[in-house]
Parts: sequence; structure tokens; C-alpha cells
Amino acid sequence: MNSEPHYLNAGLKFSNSELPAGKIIWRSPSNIALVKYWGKKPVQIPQNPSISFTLSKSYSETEVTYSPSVSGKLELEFYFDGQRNPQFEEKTVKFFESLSGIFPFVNQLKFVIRSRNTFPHSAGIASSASGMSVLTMVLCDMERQFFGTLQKEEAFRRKASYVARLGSGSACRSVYGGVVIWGETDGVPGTSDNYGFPVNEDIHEIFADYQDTILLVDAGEKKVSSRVGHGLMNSNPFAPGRFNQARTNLADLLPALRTGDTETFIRITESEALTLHAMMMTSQPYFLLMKPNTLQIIERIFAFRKKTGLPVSLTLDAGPNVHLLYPKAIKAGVKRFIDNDLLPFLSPKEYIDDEVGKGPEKIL
Ligand code: 2P0
Repeated sequence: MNSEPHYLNAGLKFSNSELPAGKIIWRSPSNIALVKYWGKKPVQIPQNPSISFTLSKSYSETEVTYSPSVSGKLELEFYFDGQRNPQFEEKTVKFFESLSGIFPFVNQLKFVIRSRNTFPHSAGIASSASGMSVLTMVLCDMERQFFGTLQKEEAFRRKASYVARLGSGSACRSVYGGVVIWGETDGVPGTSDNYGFPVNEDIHEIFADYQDTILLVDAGEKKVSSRVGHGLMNSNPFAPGRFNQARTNLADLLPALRTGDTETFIRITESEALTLHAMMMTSQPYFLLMKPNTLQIIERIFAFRKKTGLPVSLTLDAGPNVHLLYPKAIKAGVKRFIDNDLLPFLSPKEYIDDEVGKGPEKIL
């Protein structure tokens, strides 16, 4: 079902007399996958469905100032944390240019984009998910304001999710709060390879405010990008088995999310995290994103769970940092565990206390 866009719309263009100027600000959170997307087909179509928790405190906040372009073509400046950032600028220009059929008006404007993250970028905390989804919220907001389309929230979110996927696969899940599936999934009508689909009505309350404490093992930039990692799955000998396993894992995880079965949740999500990294280690060329302290932390989480019987578990993104997942009700005990046993392995002795959140928010 990968029919390309019914979103191409040559009509979304300003006449020369009505070129606007103004400012829009949105926040959009990162998300953490429970069943992982790792491997894709053109264009940004996942090899298997994935499911994630949208986060709350780890977000990008992006201010977009727009005015008529003097050159009559797309003009764009990108500032990250107050500094002009050529790398993000180039990425965003390419992204906007790729959207000229969907949002023809981008070619008529000059954009000055000022963005910041509440967490370190390129450290495997899905900064592309928040960064790309926030940009698409702004573009859809502009379309809604100036062309009167996308008035219904459902249509607005769906288009934002579709477009965010073109920028970065995982970004399509950040357009919605709570628990989101991306990829056609047996037994879940409405799911699609083209956009994310929220499944919150069915989720047990224990997962509605599940905690994700992100333990920063190494906040530096990682050496192998996710784009390259996805590409290496094309020649990974374990890829077909992996894609089937992910489908089975999602089918088994959904009932656990509905009933509040933390035991099954732990078994599947930890296996997903370790399998993701196993795929990196079995790619050619192979690579490792875990660090020695990642393993130190994982061992201690396993031991803590065995000793206490508490439903504390981990997942990993494409990076060395560990996401500690647990119900809100045991937060105080888990904090003692982190402060006493895990802090020595963190660099820079830091963690982000996050939890499942509500999705993007318009600020201005
Ligand atoms: C995920 N990750 O499901 C997986 C698990 C990281 C580990 O999707 O090439 O930045 O932009 O589509 O979305 C990270 O890859 O990759 C990712 P692109 P993306 O969240």
C-alpha cells in the first residue's frame, strides 16, 4: 500500500500580491521505539512495522520566521542553539526542496529557522524524530492558516505524519502522543507504511504514563548514522528473519500493552533492543554503538530486576544510551537505584527523566 501521494497539490501557492510574513513556533517530542524500525525500502517505507512511546520532555522547539523570498526561490537559514548550523541547514533545504510538490509555497518564501533540543542531538535519542516532525507541524500549520485546508485535526495530523516520514522514518510516530504504530500491521485497521497511527484507546493505564529515564552513557555524536545503518540491512544475511521477528513481536506486544502485562512487555522490548544492536554487529561493514558502560548498566538492570522483582526494563535506540522503562508507581525506588548504582557509569553524570507524552504542541 505504498501509493505515493494524494498530497501533491499544485494549488498550494501564493499569488505574488499575497505573499505572507510571520512567525510560527511548535514543539515536537522525540519517541522511543519498542519494536524497532531498522531497514527500509524506497521511499522511506519500513521493512517491518514499529511501535513507540512518544516522549514528553525530550523535544525540539522550533521557531520559523517566513517572509517573501527576494530571489523568487526557496531561501533558508538554520540556527541551532543560536548558532548558524550549515549541516542542519543543508539537510533542511534538501527536505524542503523535496516537498515542493506537496507544499509548492515553500519555493516562494524565505525561512529563518531557530531550533533547540532539550537533549543532546545525534546521540541516539532520535533527534531526527523531533527535528523533522516539528518542521512538518509548522508547514502543515502554514497550509492550514493560508489555504484553509487541514481544518480537521485528523487530516492535519495524518498529513504531518506522512510528510514527517519523508524527512525521517521515526519522525512520523512523533506527530501523535502516547503509543503509535508505523507500518501496516495485521489486525490493526488504519495502520499504514505511509504514516503513524495512534493506538491509545486500547492501551492499559499502566503504560499511559510509563516512565523512560534516559541514561546518558555518552552524549557525543555517534560514528555511524541511522541512514547508513538502515542501508546496511539490505545486505545483512539475517534481515529476512529479523523483519519477520519484528512482525511477530509487534503482534505479541499489542495484547500485553492492552492488558498491562509488564512481563511480556519486558521480554519483547528488551529482545528488540538487543536484536537492533545485533543487526549492527552482523552488518558488513559491522559496527558497534554500545559502549562498555552500556553493558555495565544493562547487567545492573538485569540484577536489580532479579533481586527486587520490580518491572524495570531497558531499551536502546541507535546509540549507547540506555532507556530505563518502568511504571510511574515505582518511580521513587527506581530513582534510588539509579542514583546509587548507575550514576557512576553515566557521562556527564546525567540522565533525562522522561515519560510518555501527549505529542506536538503549538507555542505560537
Ligand atoms: C526506530 N531508529 O524505530 C529505530 C530504532 C533507531 C533505532 O528509526 O533514515 O532517524 O531518517 O528514516 O528514523 C532511527 O532512524 O532513520 C530509527 P531515517 P531514523 O526508532
